[in-house]
Amino acid sequence: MTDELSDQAGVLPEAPPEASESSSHDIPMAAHLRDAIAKDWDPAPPMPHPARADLAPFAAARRGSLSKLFPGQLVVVPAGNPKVRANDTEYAFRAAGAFTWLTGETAADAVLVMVPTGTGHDSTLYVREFAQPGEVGYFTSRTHGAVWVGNVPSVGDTEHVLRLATRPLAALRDDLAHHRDDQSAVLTGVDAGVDALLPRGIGDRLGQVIDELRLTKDEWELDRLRDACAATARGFADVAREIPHVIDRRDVRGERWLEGAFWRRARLEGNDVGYGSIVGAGPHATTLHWWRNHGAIEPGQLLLADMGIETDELYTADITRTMPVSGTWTPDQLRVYRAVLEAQSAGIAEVKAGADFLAAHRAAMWVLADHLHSWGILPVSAEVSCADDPEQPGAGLHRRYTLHSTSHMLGIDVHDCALARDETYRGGALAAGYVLTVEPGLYFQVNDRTVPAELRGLGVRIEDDVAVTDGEPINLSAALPRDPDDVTAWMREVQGTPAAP
Ligand SMILES: [Mn+2]
Repeated sequence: MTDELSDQAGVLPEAPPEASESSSHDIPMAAHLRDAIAKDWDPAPPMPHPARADLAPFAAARRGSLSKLFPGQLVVVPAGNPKVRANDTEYAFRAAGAFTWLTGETAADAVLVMVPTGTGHDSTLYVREFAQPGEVGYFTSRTHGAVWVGNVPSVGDTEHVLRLATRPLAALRDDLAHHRDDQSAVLTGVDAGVDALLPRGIGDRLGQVIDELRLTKDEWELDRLRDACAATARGFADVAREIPHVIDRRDVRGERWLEGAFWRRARLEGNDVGYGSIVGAGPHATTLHWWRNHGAIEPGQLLLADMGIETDELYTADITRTMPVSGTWTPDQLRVYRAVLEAQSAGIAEVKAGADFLAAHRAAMWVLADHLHSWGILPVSAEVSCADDPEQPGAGLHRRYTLHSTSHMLGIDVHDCALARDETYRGGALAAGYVLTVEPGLYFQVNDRTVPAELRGLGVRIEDDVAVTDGEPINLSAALPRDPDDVTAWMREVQGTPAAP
């Protein structure tokens, strides 16, 4: 997924009201019925906690690194609340990345509280319990009744699996009342209820500090990103396998069929897609964020697919491949593809500890500008520097055909670490453990009069997920081929094997 870094300072929305416990179409229940139905239940079947058993020491170390930066201060990081989609229906919940990074928990409404001690902090996780047998809500609450929506992991099981002291969410208000006047750091804007409990919480710096700590991935996180890339590669194979079923079918939305094939893999192997899939055939590939995906697939077109699977632990891949839907490249397609591939390889070569974050971008842009000039599209060579940015090749005019930046951080969030300061991110240097995308692209719009007719409507992006080391960069998404001959050979191979879970 492409990212404009200038937009990185997002504003977190206010938490909206929860969906109501009952709905207008529910049939009212008389008191004597409630009393009768409330009786004679055994305990509800337990729901095992979904976290991996090997997570706990890594999450503890992350809390430890945060603890050192807020000595003597209460630290509060909420997961956030479900968002209402309409009336009593909600969007699928996804916890705030900072919260999951510190706890490994992914449940809605949960809150991490770190109470200062003499030497550090004592951490407690608060989790919502659902209504159990013996309570009317067990069978009447469509949001928190275990009969309606299934059980949630118990407080005890959560504490055992996460190895983190855990208490019922119902205790949070009283527990925080003791700290109402303490100096506190609250990740604000995530859970309005928590914000109200600690009106003096200082929010801005905590989000920035956590996102700067998140720049460096630990071993466990690198393994989750490897998992995400491996699952995503299988999802790309599912998509390539389905192309013959929709090619030359102008009566169906072939892009949607392919999007659905990927989503099935995402739900099978992970939590969801990490961001809305971009599946653009033909001229749709020139729209950077083509999310409509409602086009048909016509023979001879290029297909640009920018897709990532998010694991159950919420780490996502972000991979783009461009492939010829008919299985062979035209000379013009190949010319553009090879230029982008050369730019990407030049960019990846710059990914190493100590290098500027923007080094990969500069290397990739120089290659693109050089090709654009050689094709007669850019009026000046890549050597001519830009007046307002000496580092920009081709006087900056190449941006008309590429528009987006080349890299962004990747982790729990597809555009990870968005609250990190410029001097630690875009204007900073890479360090071992950082993971970023390298994703140059060329996009020739159908209505661009500066582009030769034979290239109009061609869009190519190639995106990989690269881990920084003190030596050579590690391409976590290398399982998906990039060489143009390897891409078509891979398409033939996967189209010769049936889909399988
Ligand atoms: Mn991306």
